[in-house]
Parts: sequence; C-alpha cells; structure tokens
Amino acid sequence: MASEGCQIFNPAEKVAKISHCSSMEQYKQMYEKSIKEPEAFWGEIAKDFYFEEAVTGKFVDYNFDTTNGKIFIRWLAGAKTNICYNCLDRHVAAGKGDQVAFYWVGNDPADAEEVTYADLLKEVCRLANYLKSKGVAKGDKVAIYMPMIKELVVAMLAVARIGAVHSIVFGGYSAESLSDRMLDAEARVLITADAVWRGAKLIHLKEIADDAIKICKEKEQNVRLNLVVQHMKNVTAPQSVTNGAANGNPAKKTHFDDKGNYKVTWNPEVDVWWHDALAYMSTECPPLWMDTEDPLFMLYTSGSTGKPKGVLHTIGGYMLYSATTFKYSFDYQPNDVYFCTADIGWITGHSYVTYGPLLNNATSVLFEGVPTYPHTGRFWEIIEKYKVSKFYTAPTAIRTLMKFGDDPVKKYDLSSLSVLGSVGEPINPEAWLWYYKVVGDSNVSIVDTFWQTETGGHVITPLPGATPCKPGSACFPFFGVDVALLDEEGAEIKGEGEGYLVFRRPWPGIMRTVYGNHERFETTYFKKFPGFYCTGDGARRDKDGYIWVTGRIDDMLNVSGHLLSTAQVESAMVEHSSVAESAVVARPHTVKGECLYCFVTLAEGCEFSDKLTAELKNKVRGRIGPFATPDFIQLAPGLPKTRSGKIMRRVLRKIAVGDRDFGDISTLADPSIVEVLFQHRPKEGKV
Ligand code: 7RM
Repeated sequence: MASEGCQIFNPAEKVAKISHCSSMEQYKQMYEKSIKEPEAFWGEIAKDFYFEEAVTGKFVDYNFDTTNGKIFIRWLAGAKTNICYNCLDRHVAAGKGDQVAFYWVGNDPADAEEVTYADLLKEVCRLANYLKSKGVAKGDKVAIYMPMIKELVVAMLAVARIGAVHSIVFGGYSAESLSDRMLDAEARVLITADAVWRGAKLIHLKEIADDAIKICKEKEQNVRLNLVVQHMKNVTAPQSVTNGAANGNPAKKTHFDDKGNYKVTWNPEVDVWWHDALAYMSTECPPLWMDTEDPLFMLYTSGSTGKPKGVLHTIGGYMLYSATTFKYSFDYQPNDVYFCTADIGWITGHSYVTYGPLLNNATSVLFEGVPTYPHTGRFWEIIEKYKVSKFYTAPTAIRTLMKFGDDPVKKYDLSSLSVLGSVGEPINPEAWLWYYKVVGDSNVSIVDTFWQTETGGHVITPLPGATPCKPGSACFPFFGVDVALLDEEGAEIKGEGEGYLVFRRPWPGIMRTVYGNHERFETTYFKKFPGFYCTGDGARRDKDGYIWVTGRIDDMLNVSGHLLSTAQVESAMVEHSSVAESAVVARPHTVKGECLYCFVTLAEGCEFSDKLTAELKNKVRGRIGPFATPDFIQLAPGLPKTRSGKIMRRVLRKIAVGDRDFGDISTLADPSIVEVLFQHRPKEGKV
C-alpha cells in the first residue's frame, strides 16, 4: 500500500460547492476549535438538539490514566434529554411529519414500503406504551433479534423512549451466541420476528430465539416476554421456493402449512404477536427525560479472550456524536436520499442507519436483502430507483461486486450519487478506485471512515467537501479526536512513522464501560498506554500527515468487516471430542479481507478426515454464526510454542499463506514443528 507518490483525489466539486465544510482551511479551523475549546465547539452543536434540562456540571470530564484511579468519561453533566424525542418528535413538531424517514426495500424487489416520520412516531409510541404496560422500566435491558425491517427501528426507539436499554444481536448469530449475550445483558425481554429471507435462504429467527430462551432458562434466567413480528406473511418468497424447491432443502417445507403460510411454534407463556400487542395501544406516549450519562444501548463485540464484551454507550454524547459525524462525513443535505447497507445488528447500523440519519431528519433506504439477490446489480438498482445521493457500504461488498465486472453497474443510472462511504476494514486501493470510477463515475467524493463499535462514530475520516483523498487512507481525525501513534514503549511517534493507533482524550461518542465489567474496559483499552485509549489497530502517518490504518495488532481477525477473536473460534473447535488443541489465524482473502485458517491437534487415536473438518465447521457455525465458518482447517501434529507455552501466531500466519520466511523462530520450544506443519498444509483450492 504505497502512499508516497500516489494519486490524490480532490473532493467532487458538486459536493464542495454546498458542503458544511468545504475546504481544508475550514476543516483545520473547526478541528482546532474542537480540540482547544471542546465545550464551545460541542456546546454550539448541542443547540440543535432538545434538552429538557441544561448542563449543570462540567461539560466534559474524564480520566484516561489507570495510574490516576478509575477510568471515567462524562459529557454534558446534569443535562436531561431523550434521544427518541430528538429523532422523531422534534422533526414532527417542526412540520416534517410527512417526510419519508425510510424507504424500506425487501429481500425481494417486489416488496417495498414508505415510512414517514409521523408513522414512525406513532408506531414507536404504541410499542413504548405496550412495553410499559408489561412493566419494562428505566434501565431494563431489552434484547432485539430482528431482520432489517422498520419494526427493528421502532423497537430501538421505543426502548430508548422509555429509558430502557437495547441490546441488539445481529440476526445471523446462532442461538448460543444470542443466549450468551442475553445472559450477560440480563435481558428478560426479547423482540424478534418469525423468520426472514436473506437472498434465497430462510433464517428461522423465532426458532433460534426459542432455543436461546431455552438456554437462558437452563441458566436460571427466565425470559418473561418474547414479542414476535409476523413478517413472513408480508413478503414475497424466492421463486425457487414458490416453485416447490423450498430452498433446495425439502426439510424447509416443514415450516410452511398447506396454504403456504410460515409456521412457528408458540409458547403462550412468553410469546406475543407484535400486531396483537400493539392493536389497542395509544399512539401517544411521553418520552422519559433521561440523564445524558444514562445508558442508551449495549452492543457486543468480540474480545481477544473470546468472551464478547458488552460495549456500553450513553445517551447524550452518543447523540451528539452520531448526529455530527453523519452530518459532516456524508455531508448530509436536506434533499439527499441516503443508503447505508449495514445491518442494524452491527454498530454501523446503530449509528448510520438509525440514530445519525434520524437525528438529522434524513430520508434513508432501509434494505432487508443482500447485494447479489436476485441479481448482482441489486444495490445499483436501488440507487437508481430512489435516486440515492449518499451511499455507505463495506470493502468486502465492493470486492464481491467488483468480481462481476462493470456491466451490472453500468446498466443503471447512478448519476444521483455524490458521496460514497466505506467502512469495516482497510479498503485496498484497487477497490477504492473501482468504487470511485465505476460506481461514482469519477464524479463523487469517497469517504473511507475508520471507527469501531467502541468509538460510537467515525474517528478518522475524510470530509467529502474538503479533504483531498489518497486511496486506502482514512486521512484525518474527526472533530474532537486527538490522534497519536505510539511505539511499543509508549513513546509518541511524531511526524512520519508507524505504531499503535491511540487517542489522547475523549470525544462525545466514546463508549463508557464494558457492561458489568468496568475492569475489563480499563484493561482492554487503557492499561497498555496510561493516558490513552488504545484502538488495537496499527497505523502509519505519511509525510503529508495522512493516517493509514494497517489493521489489528492483537489476536483479532476481521472477516468481511466482522470482528472475531481467534480465542472465540478456538474454544468452539476444542469442544469437539476429537480436538485436543487448536490455533486460529487470519489469512488474507480477496473478497472477505480475511478468512479463518485453523490448525487442529487431535486427541489420541482420532483421525483427520473430511468428515471431521465438516463437523468442525458446523461447530463454529453453531457456536458463533455462519459468517465465522473457517475456510481452512489443517492438521497440526503440534503447535509452534515458546518455552513459556505461548503460541507463536506469526509463524502460523506464514504457514497459512505458504510463506517460508518465518523470521526468528529460535525461541520456539521445538523449531522443527514448523516444517512439519508446512508439510501438512492442504492443497491450494482445497478447503
Ligand atoms: C465500524 C466497525 C472495528 C475494527 C477497527 C478496524 C476495522 C473499521 C476501518 C477499519 C481500516 C477503516 N466497527 N476498521 N473501519 N480499518 N479502515 N475504514 O467496523 O467494531 O466492528 O470493527 O474494524 O480494525 O478496529 S467494528
């Protein structure tokens, strides 16, 4: 990834002309103010939002240094607000009730619906009233396991309206992952849907939710309400299914009755249909005024020890930050139609499908489907149909679609586009250029936005009206973000150089704690370098000051933008009785960015076979979810360990790609194992 001498792409003129920030000078001025006078900078922004009570204490207060006591971050002390009110009521009161909030686009192109701000507000109030009637109160945790439908947005906002805390679990996770998260969050209320088509695949959400509820019960946590959206009756099934092929799997037929209706098993003790629950509820419900530092949501993210962490965000700071990053990074303008392809189950969906856009009174596309179904031009078709101007997706999707060539893109009129965003992993310059030239017709601004579940919103990103971009670089820090690069000893690298990417002070959107485990929060992010938030990513600063995020420096891997820890996968593998030990590393993958390459040491008397690898893949799918399925599993008669027993992963990463340039292996207890492992590599192409 050469930065020196690489081409620079200036902001598209049509964006710069009307931008909220239209030059580097303006960016620098604003940035400087955000660092030198955070209170004045964010205080001005806060004026755009409704606060029931104003700040009474310090505008911002924090400790980033574990040697000085506990880590804490507080913004807007004493103020009271409600984020749902700011997303909906505020706009409806301003006469924007009839504006479309979401164009919902189903998995099947025949399914579509428009939802206005007024519609959303009514539906949110009905659900809020129902939840209240069921005793859901301030601070209660509500788990949400849903497809990309408007009811998911309604659920989040209703929970926030009554001061409860949402914990959304991505609808691709398994029952065990869902129950792990529900147990950790102490969630006794779940909101789900019967099922959803994802491409030609049917995901039985209710069935998975039932299993998760069962697991919770076994661990003595009783779920008292499972609210279920009846989604299947409103959607068009894939042709292959209506023709009788039932997803190529006759067993799937068991889920439909004679009339073709989707069947669910029902437990009247906890299950309630959403439409029954809301039928008689009032469409008015006053918001509960919350402290700015009360929790808004938790969202689980992989930790390097394997146990997912409940990243906790609070109301006030997250509101300001998700709204402000949305406004500036995409340069949101009143007539835009915005389309973010991320699932709401990930942080990108929280901040840039729900909160950021709604806080800005934006009109967005909410897409249920996948980029390649029923054809590979699906995104482009949607962009043409709704005249999307701002589009946000992931490098893995761009690389997938690139493989089909330019024709599926060229078939559509994409001239409405002006800003294209990328998120989830470093974008390779080739994909960046294709995105710019083929999708954007060389007349757009590209924003490569670097951020994390933990940061709440973009922390390093170009601004589309201001920043001259270098393909592959996330460019410069967002307002309020104080970037530093540190070497292994914690010494700051000034100017050009590469090191640990850290931040010196809090911006409003930073997480506040790991739910139920503040110590883990401190250890994970602050122990390594006292005084800094440590991202866990490495980065390089070039001679022009551009930041190039190079990727994770811990035992994490990033598959199609989904973070996984090696420990999480390893612990799933060793649950198989034939596996004594396992080590998992990332291997570069042309589409997914990284894929899983697993080494397994077998228990005495067990044999390595295709059957075993199939079982292991199933195990990982069951424990974590389909997106975590390993691409490679190889036999490891032993693992390369140091004398203290630490697995030398860099050696395994080399073996995974077939590279013999191992570097120094003299500290291995048994260096000869490296050659043995090399001999056991599966043949290329065989997975
Ligand atoms: C938003 C999100 C976070 C990790 C992060 C990085 C990687 C994300 C970029 C990126 C390079 C980018 N949250 N990452 N965006 N790396 N350039 N633009 O993805 O919590 O799921 O993942 O993703 O490693 O630490 S996340």
